[in-house]
Amino acid sequence: MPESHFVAPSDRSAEQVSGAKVVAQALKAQDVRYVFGVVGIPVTEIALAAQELGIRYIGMRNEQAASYAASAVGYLTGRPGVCLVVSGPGLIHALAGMANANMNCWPLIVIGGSSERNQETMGAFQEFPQAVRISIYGRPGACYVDIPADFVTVQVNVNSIKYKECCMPPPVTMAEASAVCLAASVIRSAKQPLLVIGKGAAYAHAEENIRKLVEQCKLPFLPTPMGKGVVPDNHANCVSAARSRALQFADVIVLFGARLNWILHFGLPPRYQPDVKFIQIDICAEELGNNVKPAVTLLGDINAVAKQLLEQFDKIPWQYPPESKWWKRLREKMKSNEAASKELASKISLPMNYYTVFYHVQEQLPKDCFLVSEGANTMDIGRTMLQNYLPRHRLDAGTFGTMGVGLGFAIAAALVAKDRSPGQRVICVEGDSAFGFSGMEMETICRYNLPIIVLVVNNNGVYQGFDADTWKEIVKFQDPVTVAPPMCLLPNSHYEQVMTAFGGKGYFVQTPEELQKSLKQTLEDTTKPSLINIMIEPQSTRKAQGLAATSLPLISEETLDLDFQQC
Ligand SMILES: Cc1ncc(C[n+]2csc(CCOP(=O)(O)OP(=O)(O)O)c2C)c(N)n1
Ligand SMILES: [Mg+2]
Repeated sequence: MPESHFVAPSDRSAEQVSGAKVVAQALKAQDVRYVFGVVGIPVTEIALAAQELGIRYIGMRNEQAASYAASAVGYLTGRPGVCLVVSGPGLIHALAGMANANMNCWPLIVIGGSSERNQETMGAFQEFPQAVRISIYGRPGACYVDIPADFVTVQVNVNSIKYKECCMPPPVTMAEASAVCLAASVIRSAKQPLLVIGKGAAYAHAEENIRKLVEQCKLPFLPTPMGKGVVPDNHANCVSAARSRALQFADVIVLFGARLNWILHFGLPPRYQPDVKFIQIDICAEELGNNVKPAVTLLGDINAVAKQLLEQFDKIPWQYPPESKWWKRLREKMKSNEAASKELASKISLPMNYYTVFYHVQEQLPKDCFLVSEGANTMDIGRTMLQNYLPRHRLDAGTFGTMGVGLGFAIAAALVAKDRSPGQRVICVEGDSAFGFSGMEMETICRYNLPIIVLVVNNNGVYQGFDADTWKEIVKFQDPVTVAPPMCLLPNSHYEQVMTAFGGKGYFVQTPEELQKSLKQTLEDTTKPSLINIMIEPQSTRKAQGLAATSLPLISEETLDLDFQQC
């Protein structure tokens, strides 16, 4: 941003430039490539100026989805996406994306237009270059920049503006050498080791070094939801299908950019051994030692530290024995869990269940696609059935468990795919409730003709399939005829018509054959967005399908853990 933007009185003949153009140029100078937003006074001019400079402006239907999209661009590209909003309500809507980005540790810059300029806001405005740095250095996150309305229209002398140089990528930090040595010796002494790969590893592009470590040392690994694909899900050492057992009985766990938050059950018993040794690798010092006292802490860039560990095992080679009891126990569990979900998937009764739906989706899923997902059962069961083969190709409700992120994320992924590898598909798997949060973004998808495939897994409601027997003590159900149950949505809603309303393709499917056929057609047609509305059994649950009973609140930590009940 400019260091000075006032016209020097003596220099009135010099070429003038508007504040809006200065903002746009400053964004360009910071290598910002995408701006998502909803225009209004005073930010319309900024959007126009950005477009003029070749920055992609994507007009969304709600600032909330715009902020989700901008943060996903930040995660996918490593440069912050910008969300452009009007002040007041626009900014309030964007707060959802800012909170979500902070929880996910994804870079994001929100630019809001405010109404009046005064010294104070001018001070904040001068801090714009820092915003880029703060969003991507250390633990990434959201930043807000406030731009006064009269700044957008003011004419300033071109010569009085000095743009800041493009903020460099974050410096790569390495862990202390002695700590790396200690970590390697703790791993060597492990009887039941486990690597946990988080989305921090994905963001740090640590895929090559972590994969080498897995293969060279023959270690079992488990991805967190968005850590999926850093090492492919179909890798022989992936123990996702025995997730609970792996966490519960491991004696040494190496965390690569994965926090011990609710997703990993806080690292505490009974989900873990009380004396499990954690080796915690994280970019953020404040994260180290959260909830448990780690055996070793490695503060640094995940990729650089993975390389440091690898060097230790290059110096003195070591392999975890593939014939160990631990591997045998894990393999047995994986086999029985895989057989259980296969059986559910092969059920031919109608309406379909989640497993049958995801089985057929997985059959046709392009290996290189972006997978976006949200919902409760839809996301949780989908995650276990749908495979990721590439890093940074899964985007979901994330650390915050936010519903409504999916369509913004899908739009961001489609734009990045378009620029990087045209033809790459984006498949967005939505629960019917989750879809409703940002459903009007179908118009955005159609307006920009993004060939996204949206799958709405429709059970007529919010996480319908809980076990009524378990809940009857806690929940008093009213007569559904007179009082609509809070979790019910309108039955048999034709969500596909939201897509056809804007010129995309819509399908309403009720059988596996219809699902197979519509998927095939949508995958063949790379020119148009489409939505497949997949009707499933409203009471479809794990229990109804023969798995152990659960008593789950909506999107609980347990839902991440479909194999837990069988351990
Ligand atoms: C912003 C936000 N509001 C509400 C919730 C609570 N919640 C959790 S999952 C969910 C919807 C689940 O239903 P659906 O998307 O239809 O998936 P299903 O489990 O039915 O497959 C809701 C509303 C949330 N996580 N985030
Ligand atoms: Mg639902």
